[in-house]
Amino acid sequence: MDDFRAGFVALLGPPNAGKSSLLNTVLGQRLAIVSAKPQTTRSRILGILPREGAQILFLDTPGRHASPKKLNIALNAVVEEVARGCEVALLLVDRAGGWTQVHQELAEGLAAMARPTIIVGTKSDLRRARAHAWPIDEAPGDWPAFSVSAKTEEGIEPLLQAIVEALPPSPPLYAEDELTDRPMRWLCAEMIREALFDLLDQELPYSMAVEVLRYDESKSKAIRIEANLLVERDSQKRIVVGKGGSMIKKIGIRARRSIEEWVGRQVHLQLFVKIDPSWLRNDRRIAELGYH
Ligand SMILES: Nc1nc2c(ncn2[C@@H]2O[C@H](COP(=O)(O)OP(=O)(O)OP(=O)(O)O)[C@@H](O)[C@H]2O)c(=O)[nH]1
Ligand SMILES: [Mg+2]
Repeated sequence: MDDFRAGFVALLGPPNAGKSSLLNTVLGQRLAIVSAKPQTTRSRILGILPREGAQILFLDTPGRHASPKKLNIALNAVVEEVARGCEVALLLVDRAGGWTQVHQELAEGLAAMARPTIIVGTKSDLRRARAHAWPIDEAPGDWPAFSVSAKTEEGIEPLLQAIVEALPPSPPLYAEDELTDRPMRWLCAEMIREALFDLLDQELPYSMAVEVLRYDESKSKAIRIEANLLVERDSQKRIVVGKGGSMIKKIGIRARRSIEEWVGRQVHLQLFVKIDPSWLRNDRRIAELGYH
């Protein structure tokens, strides 16, 4: 046990960099929700990866974003806290998009904290990625850089080896069979939120939250789940419900399938659309909904 290594590894980067996709790929399991829209992740998500002689504790974070909105301020605070608390930072750069102002700010913060940092170029499978120079010119040259694809798994294994080498000696910090510290209730809320991102247009998913009211596995047959979909206004409620309830039905089916795949059991899912005009402006409510 003497040479065992363990520690927290932060996944940092702007929205849509591929942080959650990378987390899911290294874990070999879907833990964090992913969408083509930026700013999908709203929480710190712990994903535990056991390795030979090591335990890597990945922390997925919301994409860092400059916006005066209360939710974004709360999300940037999560990014800051995770960057401060980690042993190793991964700074993700979408290779098709390149280095941005957000990368520069994060890199300066990490350098000031003297945090060991690895630059990770993501989405290497994309043709657009290969059109850009690698390694990235603007990235600090003294940090190691790895190019990966969460889709094809290219480059993942060398990256994991470099992470383990950068971790401090430590006994395992979590039980061997644990995957995350998030409760099942929260994972369900996230899978419902993923269905919202998949099925609703444009801006609507950003002003919505999911609140699981009931998670009951005491019945032998199906797990019963009830959840509120919070919207800000009546006009949004009408869109989420859809004509004759068609949209809410689609959302329910999509989310139920994801949850069933996760738990390996039949699920009975009931969704309600509720108008809560203040959730996006209320710090306590944002925290209560688990976005921290
Ligand atoms: N082709 C390709 N697409 C990828 C890869 N990794 C991520 N994507 C896509 O990029 C988009 C964003 O991925 P996410 O993993 O949600 O990105 P994120 O950094 O977690 O985004 P936020 O949570 O919004 O900050 C999704 O459409 C993914 O399918 C990859 O390796 N290859
Ligand atoms: Mg994400």
